[in-house]
Amino acid sequence: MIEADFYQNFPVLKNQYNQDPLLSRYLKARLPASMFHEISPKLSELGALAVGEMLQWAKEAEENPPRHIPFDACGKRIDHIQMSPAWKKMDEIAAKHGLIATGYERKYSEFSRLFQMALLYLYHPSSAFYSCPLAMTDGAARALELNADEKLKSTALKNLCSRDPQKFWTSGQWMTEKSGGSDVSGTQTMAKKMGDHYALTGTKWFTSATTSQMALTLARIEGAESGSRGLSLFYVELRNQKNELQNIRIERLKDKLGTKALPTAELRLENTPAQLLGGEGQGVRRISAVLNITRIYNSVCSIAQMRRGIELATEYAKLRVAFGKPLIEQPLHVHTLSNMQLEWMACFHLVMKATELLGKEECEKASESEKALLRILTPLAKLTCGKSTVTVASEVLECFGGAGYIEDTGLPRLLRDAQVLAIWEGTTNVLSLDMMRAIEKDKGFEALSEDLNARLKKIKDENAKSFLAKAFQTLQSQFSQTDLLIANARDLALTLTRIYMASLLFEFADETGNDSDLRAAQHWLRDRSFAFNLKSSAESLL
Ligand code: MFK
Repeated sequence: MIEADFYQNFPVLKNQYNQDPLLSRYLKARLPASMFHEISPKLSELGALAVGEMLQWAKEAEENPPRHIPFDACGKRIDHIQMSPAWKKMDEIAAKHGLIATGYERKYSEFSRLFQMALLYLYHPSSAFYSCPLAMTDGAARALELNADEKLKSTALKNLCSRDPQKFWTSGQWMTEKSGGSDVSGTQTMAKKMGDHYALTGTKWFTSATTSQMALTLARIEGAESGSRGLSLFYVELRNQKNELQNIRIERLKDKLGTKALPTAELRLENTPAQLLGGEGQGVRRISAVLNITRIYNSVCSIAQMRRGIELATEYAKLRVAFGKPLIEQPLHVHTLSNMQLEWMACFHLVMKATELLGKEECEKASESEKALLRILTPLAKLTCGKSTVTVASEVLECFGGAGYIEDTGLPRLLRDAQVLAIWEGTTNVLSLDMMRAIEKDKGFEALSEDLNARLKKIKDENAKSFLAKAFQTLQSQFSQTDLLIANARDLALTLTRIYMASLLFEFADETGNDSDLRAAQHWLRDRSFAFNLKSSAESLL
């Protein structure tokens, strides 16, 4: 064969639900049988769409990024953000498939969140990050559900949860200012009382989804104390009846490493009308409810993105022949693939556990201990999955060799987009400190310890049981060395999560009785050397 005759075939993705090696088995194990049978066709429908039209629309949205048009032909300031029609399609699909509604209709009581997050998991990798506005929309819906008056609930909340694309609203979440993204205490936006509403003035430095109909934001009411305790939460409607921005100027769109289809902007508010939500000075506490939801979204999107990359790499390994054999028949390559697969599986179980708890909490079926467990698992899931997605994405590109580095394969986007998952909604360090907050204020460690120990007791594999119990004991002693805690918080968070993930993998293997699930759990234990991690993290501080 002459060289010009050879063209490498690339993988063709198949139905993302039907082909998923874990999702349907997990849902079958966790959901009531009647619910599982009812929702499976819906998941399958979205699984097909995700590899059909959605893939094409995602490509179009990426290739036609948002454009800021500050003025009209006559020089009037209009600040229009021009979006591709493909981006609007993502909005339509989200509404029709109930990406938000499913979580709030609560048709399946505490299991509704699992169903909703399964939808998100299928939707995200083909959505060009429309999942970002959806995350903020869901967070805003929760904040309105908890804090809004009946009027706002019957308008804004209703729209956020609508299945009708004509009525469906998305929400922004504007926290970050020039003075700080992680540390919001320096927020400079001021809120002036104007009769029954407030007028906000200030600059918001990172606002994703500028095309949303509403936003939640932080501001300091005139005369309020400095620092984060002087901040309040506000509801803003972006446009008036004539569809003009209400005293909001779009300064510019951000030029980002990835998430190119997403309209992330710098905004100037000049007496923008706003409504106070949840009481004066309660802003950070109230917006934490939003953050906890968006952090779970981030975790779900992380596992979804890992899964997409691993599927591409695995399918490619079946097609690509090197040194006389397909890559899938070469042990070192297979080991690399299975390591990624394992990381994804462990993250999957962690995220689904947090999702289950979220569903229970919202339906008032969670015990105090389960609420505290959710509180600590939320930052742990976000920080662990965000980091793992970056590692996995990099490995996926490497599995394609040079092709992974070439733009028109679409693969580099996986790596660029993965990086944001470790940054927004709290970096790894900020979330490690949030874990500490959950331990100090909300009994997070006790709850996790209780849950872990109860699970370990039931694990059938005796070696695993005793190894994990010992690893957890060692870790527990490190948590009591308060002088080392803060500097060591990231290592402790990652190690704690890895031990917890191991317990979930063994639990699932016992439940399914499936040999490959047990081998995966044992592989995880062999490859992730918890005790060594603990020792090295302690030594690094000496
Ligand atoms: C693919 C989909 C992904 C989703 C995409 C969404 C894109 C959106 C883009 C963005 O908006 S990125 C912006 C993200 N910004 C952050 O994630 C902020 C990171 N910073 C933090 O998380 C800080 O920890 C925080 C601002 C929340 C708090 O810092 P402070 O100012 O030091 O507050 P403090 O005193 O620790 O906490 C104030 C109160 O809130 C306390 O309660 P009390 O008033 O009762 O004492 C805390 O316990 C409570 N609190 C803080 N974090 C909490 C929380 N409560 C529950 N859960 C939490 N996570």
